[in-house]
Amino acid sequence: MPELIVVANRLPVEPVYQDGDPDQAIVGYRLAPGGLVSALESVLRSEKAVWIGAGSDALDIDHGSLQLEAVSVDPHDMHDYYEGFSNSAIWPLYHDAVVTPSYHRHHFRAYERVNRAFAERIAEIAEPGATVWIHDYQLQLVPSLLRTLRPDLSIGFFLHIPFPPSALFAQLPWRRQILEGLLGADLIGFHTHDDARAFVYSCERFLGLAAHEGTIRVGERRVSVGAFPIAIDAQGFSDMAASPDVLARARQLREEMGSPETVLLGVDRLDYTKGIDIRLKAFAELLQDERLDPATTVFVQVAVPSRENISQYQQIRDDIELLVGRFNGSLATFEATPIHYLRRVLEREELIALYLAADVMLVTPLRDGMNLVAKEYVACRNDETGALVLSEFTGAARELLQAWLVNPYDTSGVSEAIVDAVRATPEDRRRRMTAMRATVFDTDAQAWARDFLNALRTGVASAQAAVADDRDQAKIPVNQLADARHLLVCVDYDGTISPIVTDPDAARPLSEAVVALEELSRLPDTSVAVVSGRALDNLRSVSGMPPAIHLVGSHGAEIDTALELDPAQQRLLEQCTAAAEELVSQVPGAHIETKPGSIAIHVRRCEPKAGANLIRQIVMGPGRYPGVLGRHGKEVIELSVAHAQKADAVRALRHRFDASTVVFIGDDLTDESVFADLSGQDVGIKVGSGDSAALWRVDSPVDVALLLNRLAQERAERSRS
Ligand code: ADQ
Repeated sequence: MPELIVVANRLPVEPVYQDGDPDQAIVGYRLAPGGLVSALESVLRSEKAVWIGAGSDALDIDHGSLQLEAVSVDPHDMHDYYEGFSNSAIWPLYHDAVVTPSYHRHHFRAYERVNRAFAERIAEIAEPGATVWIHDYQLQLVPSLLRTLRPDLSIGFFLHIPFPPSALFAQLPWRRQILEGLLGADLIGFHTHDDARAFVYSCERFLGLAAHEGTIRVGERRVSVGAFPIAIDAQGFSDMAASPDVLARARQLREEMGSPETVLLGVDRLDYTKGIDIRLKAFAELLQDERLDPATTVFVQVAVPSRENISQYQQIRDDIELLVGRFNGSLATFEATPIHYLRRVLEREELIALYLAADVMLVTPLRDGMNLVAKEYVACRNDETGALVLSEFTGAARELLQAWLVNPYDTSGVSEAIVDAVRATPEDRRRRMTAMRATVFDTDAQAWARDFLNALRTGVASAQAAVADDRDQAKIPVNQLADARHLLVCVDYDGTISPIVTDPDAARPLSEAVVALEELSRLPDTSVAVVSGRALDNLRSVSGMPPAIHLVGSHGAEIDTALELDPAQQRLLEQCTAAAEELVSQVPGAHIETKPGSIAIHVRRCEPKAGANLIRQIVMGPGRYPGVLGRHGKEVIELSVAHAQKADAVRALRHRFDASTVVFIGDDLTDESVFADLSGQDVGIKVGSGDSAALWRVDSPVDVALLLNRLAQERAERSRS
């Protein structure tokens, strides 16, 4: 195995003080087990690695299979590179420019010099053919500088923060240099597909490069681009959260707070991107409006001081401390202080005890690459209690779909979500937490590191790294839909506006999607329908859609009213059901769903081989009865005696409303009949991966909700003007 070199701005060390007293002199350094070090643990067990970061020779330490190597940087350059270009230009720009980035030539020159020093140091020590994994926004020029010096190396780059949309990235005076710098890598990883796509677009737009299916052609080379969402050591957090000492400390913390009924918690670096001020304002508003009781509710905000030499960081610290003082000043009593503000680093045990003490976790960044705090909170809630309010502008919101997702720019929306989360029934909280825990435990930090390194070393981006093609979300012609004379909006249900869950009766639509559909239905010349394979009755009860939204069940056989079969169809359906019941009874996990004009045989809970075999037997058996139509879905086959297709229903609705334009969004095979039937100004949007006749694509139900929202807003604006 070729040697591994990890490169990051910082070395993973912490100072050792004389007599262990932080007020005494530093006598040496020891390895500090941060997230990246633990992610690399299993890799380090099987191979030797070198970690390169800025610092002095004093930091060169050998730690078992990990050797640390410091790159020495001139102190003046260090300031202009780190506080300057990295944190006053790139950091704000990449976080949606939530504060204005400042661009200075001398900062960029220092950034170049420091990146060059890194590249030279790597080139000096790397063995032939070594694998080099470069981390984060401070080192974006290193890949190409290093490639020039050492073309034999395999170079990977991972960006821990978002990549901005090309319209924003356009601001950067050195945008070409940054893109070209990154493209020196063989593999560039991001947290989300959106970030990866944004990068690909900028390469197309500013460098004129051609990209296809996650690779960018750069001369003779191909650079892979992919999404590798970072994970945490969920089991490690969970184990610590189960320890009696931590549990006791969590109880003690609540007592020390005066045993309030509800504890809300925020944990962040003190950064203007984290939206700490937003949640403080939302919380204070709820107390002022008496929707939460200051006598029984406590909000704890822990903030780690960060980048304190930069003026915007001093500013956000002052702003937050002013808000805390002001709100406590007006809301506190001698018995109760509603906001507890702790500006400090906490030991891991103490942090976990706080996670356990908190009923509701508030994670409200304006923008965040991933946000590990959200995942850590979920991993610690072993008893499946607790609630998470999560900004939709975090990478974590792409995975933790069952959180109370909020738009952090909308203070009243955040307040509403906090109240909902505080008042949610224990069953609702448990249902959401169970699903989120399954996601967080599905993978771990070590698998994340292994996946990235495997993709880099094999030259094949792993399955989850497949990225945008041309049919991207950003290019969906929302304008065209907003302008349509009469717009018909049709959405599938499961997997489109409602995330897929194991129990079909537990599938609920995302509230953002429902709100957007309802808004659309209220606009003039706009009709809205949910078109599902479910029986109409069942769709009505699980979706809880307001009456203005039309419901189409049984793949189009039931439009707003229940289907009635003629006697021959009724008999045929009974024969099919009897034959299918016989086959299903022999396969554990399989079950039959009966609908007015069909039966669906579900194999999602079967052992995969047995499930596939059962579907074959159904196709060869009752599926062949004359007059029966078999329809394949995801781990389900449906036998229908009423031969409607979703396309028929959409055609009928188009006719009924005299619609000029149809937008149809769906994720299932059965939606393909509609996509194939669209024409003219119509827009078909496929949710998720896989072949499709749809011209456009989004990743997940959250994207569908965001898109519907955008459409509702743009169409509302048009109808007002
Ligand atoms: P950060 O911006 O630092 O990370 P985040 O992902 O939330 O944000 O990680 C913060 C870490 O610091 C968490 O592990 C948390 O437990 C810890 N922490 C926070 N407050 C603490 C306190 N008071 N005491 C002790 N520990 C504390 C960047 C990107 C993120 C991305 C990560 C990883 O900005 O979007 O998720 O990198 O790629």
